[in-house]
Amino acid sequence: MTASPASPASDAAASLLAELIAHGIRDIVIAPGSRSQALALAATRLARQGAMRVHVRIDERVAGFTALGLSRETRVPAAVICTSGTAAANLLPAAMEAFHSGVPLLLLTADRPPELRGVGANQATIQPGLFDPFVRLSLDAPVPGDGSWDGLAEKAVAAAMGADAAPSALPGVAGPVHLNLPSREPLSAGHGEESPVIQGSAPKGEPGEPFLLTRGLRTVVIAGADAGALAEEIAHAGTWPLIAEIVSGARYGRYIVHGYREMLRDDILGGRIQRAVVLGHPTLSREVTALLRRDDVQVVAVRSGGEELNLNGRTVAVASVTVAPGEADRFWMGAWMEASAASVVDLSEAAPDQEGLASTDFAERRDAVRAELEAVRRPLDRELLVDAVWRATWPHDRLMFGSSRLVRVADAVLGGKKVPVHSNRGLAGIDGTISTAMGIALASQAEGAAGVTRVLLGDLAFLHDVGALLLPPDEQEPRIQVVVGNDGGGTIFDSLEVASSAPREDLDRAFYTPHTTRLEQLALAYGWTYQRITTRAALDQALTTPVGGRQLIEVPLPR
Ligand code: TPP
Repeated sequence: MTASPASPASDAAASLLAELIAHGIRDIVIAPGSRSQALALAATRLARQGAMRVHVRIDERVAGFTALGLSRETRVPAAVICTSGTAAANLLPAAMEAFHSGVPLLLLTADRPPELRGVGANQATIQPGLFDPFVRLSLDAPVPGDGSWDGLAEKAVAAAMGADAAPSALPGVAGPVHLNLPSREPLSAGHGEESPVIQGSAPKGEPGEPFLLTRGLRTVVIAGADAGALAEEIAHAGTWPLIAEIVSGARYGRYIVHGYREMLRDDILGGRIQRAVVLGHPTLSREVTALLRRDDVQVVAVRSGGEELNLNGRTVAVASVTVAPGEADRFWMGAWMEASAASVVDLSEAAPDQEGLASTDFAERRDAVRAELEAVRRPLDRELLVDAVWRATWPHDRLMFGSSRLVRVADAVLGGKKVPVHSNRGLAGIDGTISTAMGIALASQAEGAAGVTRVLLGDLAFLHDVGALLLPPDEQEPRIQVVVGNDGGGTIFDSLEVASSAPREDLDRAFYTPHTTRLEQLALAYGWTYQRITTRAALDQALTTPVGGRQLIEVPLPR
């Protein structure tokens, strides 16, 4: 372990857990997540020291009920820890059951700091009071540093055991308690980046009249999840570079910027942006988030559904836009297009180059063919997987991305193509992905879409929603192909800043959460067809063979 500077979040988490132990808490159930890392790491550390027992469960609903079971048996509240967003909502059924049966239970939900609530920040929602009719006590703790968590544990345990009961509760009756625990980065001792404090509110454009996008400002158009085709139209109308997240459904047309992350970090391109026109909810890159936080950039957010976006505190929210006539800034556009062209990655690395193809020399051609064969036999990695899925998907198909690494890799490497893309990026939960795709399949296929609904997700997201595989016998059978990139756990957490300083065994247990589930047996048990695929050639074949019903494709990936 490297020496690490302190983090108020991890200090507060450590003392909260120590206090819980002092008040008799012995069992903690953890569901993995990044925002809750300080709590999870404090718990695993205490468990190693023998001060408490830690149990890890991937699905928060399961984690909640597991804690309920522990409390039921011991009549001492067990605590459950989860990350922010939809993760927290998955604790509701256990909270309700605990309330109605008088079982003590502590719900510890990690949260973003208050300044990131209600402004469209990633994975931030309204967590204080989330379980309110069903808890004996609900507290929204201060951000460590702004205030202290001292004394929270004592109050929480007392309320869970029935003392201090809320007016709605019978005194002396045990029940669930909710502690909402926000923190700012650094989330763990050692590393982290500070998120700026965001203040102020957005001036509103007049609803009804379109906001005029004048000429003369160096502009980019940004399309996040659920942005739709309007983003491409605006880029087209203004001759502006289009940064379209892969989940936007707007990654097509002449104005697409490939490899945009690098360009946004570049002083000459990203550094000189004066205006960003945003559609939908971008969440997939730190670079876009950083751009939307800048106060030297005029951010114009074209509102559709979803939460208002205002990361820099002065974003202009408008209902619609129109582009002023006039000269396009060809120099600005040209600079982006040049950088974009230079960044295009050729994923068929071993494919013969133009010269090789044109050559009449037999040996050279033979080598080229061999190299190509080599490429299709090459073991799959994330880039090849997302590329194969993207190539196999057409406008009559639907493509649903799970949240986690694959969608980010797809966003980073895939080129332009007009296909209908979906994702649950409103809160970026890993729950409900297959269920959502089942709905998309049923709806699109009822409307006559001839294609298939294809889902690309990680193994934990798959296991989180395995219940969605169940289809009662008389239900309409969708054509759905679920492609699981199985790297044996949540490898997205390998990139947490804290990964270089916390003990490997704790990180593996509470974040990566390894498993050896046999997906084949799950698929067969639920009546899905199953294929395990290890080469590009086999993957292309599987993805281009028409799908008749429910199909699971497992692609093993290296960690
Ligand atoms: N719980 C919910 C409901 N949503 C979340 N986003 C999280 C927890 C935190 N979380 C984000 S990514 C992730 C978790 C647990 C791991 C996902 O693992 P997997 O689906 O296997 O994808 P990989 O990281 O391997 O790409």
